[in-house]
Amino acid sequence: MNDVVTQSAKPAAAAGGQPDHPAQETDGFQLVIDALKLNGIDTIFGLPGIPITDLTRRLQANGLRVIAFRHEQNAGYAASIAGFMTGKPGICLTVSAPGFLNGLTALAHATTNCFPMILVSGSSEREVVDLQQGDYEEMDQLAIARPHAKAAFRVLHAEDIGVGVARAIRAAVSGRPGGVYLDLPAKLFPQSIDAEAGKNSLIKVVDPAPRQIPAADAVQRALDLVRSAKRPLIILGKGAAYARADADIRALVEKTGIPYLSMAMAKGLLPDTHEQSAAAARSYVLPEADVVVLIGARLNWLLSHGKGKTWGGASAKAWGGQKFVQIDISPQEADSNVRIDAPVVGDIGSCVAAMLAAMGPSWPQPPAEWLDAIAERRTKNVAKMAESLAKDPSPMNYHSALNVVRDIVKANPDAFLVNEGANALDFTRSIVDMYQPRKRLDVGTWGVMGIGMGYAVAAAVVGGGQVIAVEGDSAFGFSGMEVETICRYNLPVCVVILNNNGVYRGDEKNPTGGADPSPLVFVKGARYEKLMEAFGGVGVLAATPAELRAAMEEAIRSGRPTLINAVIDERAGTESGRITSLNPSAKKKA
Ligand code: FYN
Ligand code: ADP
Repeated sequence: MNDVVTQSAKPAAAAGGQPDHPAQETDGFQLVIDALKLNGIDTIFGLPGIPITDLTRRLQANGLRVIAFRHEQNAGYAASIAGFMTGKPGICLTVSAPGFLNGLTALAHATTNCFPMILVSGSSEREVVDLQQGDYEEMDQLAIARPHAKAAFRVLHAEDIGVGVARAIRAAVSGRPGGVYLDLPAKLFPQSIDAEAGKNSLIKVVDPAPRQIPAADAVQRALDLVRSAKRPLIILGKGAAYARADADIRALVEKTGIPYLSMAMAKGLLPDTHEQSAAAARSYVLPEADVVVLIGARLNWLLSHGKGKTWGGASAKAWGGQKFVQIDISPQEADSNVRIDAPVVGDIGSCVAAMLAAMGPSWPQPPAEWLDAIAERRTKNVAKMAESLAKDPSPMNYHSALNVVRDIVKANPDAFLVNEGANALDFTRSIVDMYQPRKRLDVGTWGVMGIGMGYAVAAAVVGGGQVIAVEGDSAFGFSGMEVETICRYNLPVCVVILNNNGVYRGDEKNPTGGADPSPLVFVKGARYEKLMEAFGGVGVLAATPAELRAAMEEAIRSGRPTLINAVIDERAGTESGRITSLNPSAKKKA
């Protein structure tokens, strides 16, 4: 790109009087860096290239951590989960056009999951793009980003960088968090302006995510409905985890004595072993509850849209006749699927605090009949699970392998657990208990395959702790090259691949008998652990629970990048795990 200083960007002094001294100048590169630092951004996830290579160098030279990936999608996933973990927008920096598009999936993922993230991409010049004159990597990125972002901005002049960054930060974290796109054309970076003017153009965002206080009458309406319930249920969603109101949420659950379900990324807000957890009675409590309190959870597909059949299979009853309380920062979320009888609009921290204050010193506990019925089903399911976990088949199956992971996570509750796959996801969710909030980082609302290694890097870099990434062998394939990134930064990541030789299973055959394998299988006995060894990490092939346990314990002791290839029976697993019913063929049979 040519370094052209546009008229409007000339130093202010040069436009009028003679400067008393040669005007100190700054440029677009430096203003982007200063604007990010001024707002507490200290880590960038990205991948260098035209026109942002020099920006990556200068970001690092200015003291920011620049975590360079092998594919922008993984950098974007890292930025998205960094936003969820910290409440500050995760920053993903990409080159133009293809790099931008690679990051766009992650931006859409962030928006869908309400994670605060900013995708910053270099771009081609407006005048060339708008005339479609065929620039290098020409693309109207802003237009393409808009439908997938909570907000999208472009900055053309250096003196506007401060506003652009401030608007992107506020848009990402205020209200319902989400993904924001910030478009920085190549010509912006070399623009120079008077340093003092540049400094004065920067904005330190004040109160970027202001509290949103619920109306007192809305709080009272909700409490009246809960008090009237004979079979109340609380559902905690990832919004409740994101809100960082952990003590008050636990106090609300324990003060009311109401059984609760944690959605996947809300696990650990209260320990999964908590006596009020109804996780092991999920298909019973959902249709049987008469009042359901949603806290940072949407009645989307994961909750059967609050109506019809739940996920417990043919025997499960359908939702019907429940009344709903919904605590959410988004007023439009109410009634999205079914009527919400008592919406409480505000940030969860303020809403829960207001409810606790309005409840007074004591609160009537749910009827024993309800609690006993849940306990009965919980006991039955726990016993059924225990029976499966106690078996020690060879080769291992999901239960015998995850029984080890369950123990390791219990012994290391501070560790982050990244999880993706189909069977690898669903079995890990129900077998591996979580004990602390914001430690389980998984596929989220969209069920995205490919979040694994990006999440693992972010959890290690931003969370600053041990990471255990439990991966399906198919899921790992989407981001596996980032094993090199994990080694390059020497991150304490222990990847456990549950390897059953296929997308869902490894025993599917090509029905024609032809030479091509089934599209659903992989190389049998693939040695994924060699990939980690290739970059200096530790690779282990684990064929038994004892070998898996030893390898995981050593990985955590050493803190070294480790990949454990856990050999799972290729006949284990079902198509799409617990959501096999979403497959059209399954629907046809049903
Ligand atoms: C749960 N369960 C347990 C326990 N925890 N039994 C014993 N002990 C424990 N600790 C029981 C629970 O009561 C259910 O049995 C069953 O295990 C499953 O519970 P789970 O996993 O909590 O919930 P369920 O029914 O699967 O929830 C539906 C769902 C979930 C859609 C929310 O499947 C989900 O989040 N899926 C994500 C799928 C996805 O995104 N995949 C990625 C792409 S897939 P019953 O109560 O008897 O039913 C690529 O192909
Ligand atoms: P889950 O998949 O765990 O059920 P969802 O992503 O479906 O969670 O829902 C999260 C909900 O939480 C969204 O509706 C979002 O508006 C809401 N939310 C996110 N952060 C906050 C917050 N700080 N306060 C209140 N609601 C929030």
